[in-house]
Amino acid sequence: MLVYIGLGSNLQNPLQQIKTAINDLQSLAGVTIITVSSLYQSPPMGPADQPDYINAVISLETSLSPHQLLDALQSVEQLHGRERKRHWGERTLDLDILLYGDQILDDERLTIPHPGMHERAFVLYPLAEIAPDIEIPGRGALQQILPSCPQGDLQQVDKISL
Ligand code: ROI
Repeated sequence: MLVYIGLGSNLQNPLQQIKTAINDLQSLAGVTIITVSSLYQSPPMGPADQPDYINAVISLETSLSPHQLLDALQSVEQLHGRERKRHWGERTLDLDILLYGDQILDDERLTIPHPGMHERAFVLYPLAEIAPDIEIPGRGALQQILPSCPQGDLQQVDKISL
């Protein structure tokens, strides 16, 4: 299945967190990274008294089910010393399943497509860079959604290669 993952960090050298997270994901059994967006910097959505975030979106091919993939992503977050300090607060690494093929899923652990993605510039613009023609199941074409989500202070900071 082709899957899109959102990565975010605003603690402990966020650029490095995102780059090493991509390597960690590539090492997971049953996961092959396909495409990596540029890295982007943006002010926090939520409480403003926290550092700016670095975000990226990647696509990967996986044989894992959505819940197996979620377990694997959470193991990588733990590797990066993730601790949840407060709701919508700072984090060393956040890995979100944005899209899992064209599947729609909603249970107590997982909502796919990611419920906030269609209104987050730091998700939509990196996604548009690597998948300009994609559809968000239940929401429509990415190109139709982008104009209603201003880019704001989102800045491209770094290109990385695999
Ligand atoms: N804000 C930005 N800019 N980027 C994020 O990845 C991010 N992640 C979050 C909250 C706290 C909602 N704010 C964010 O989880």
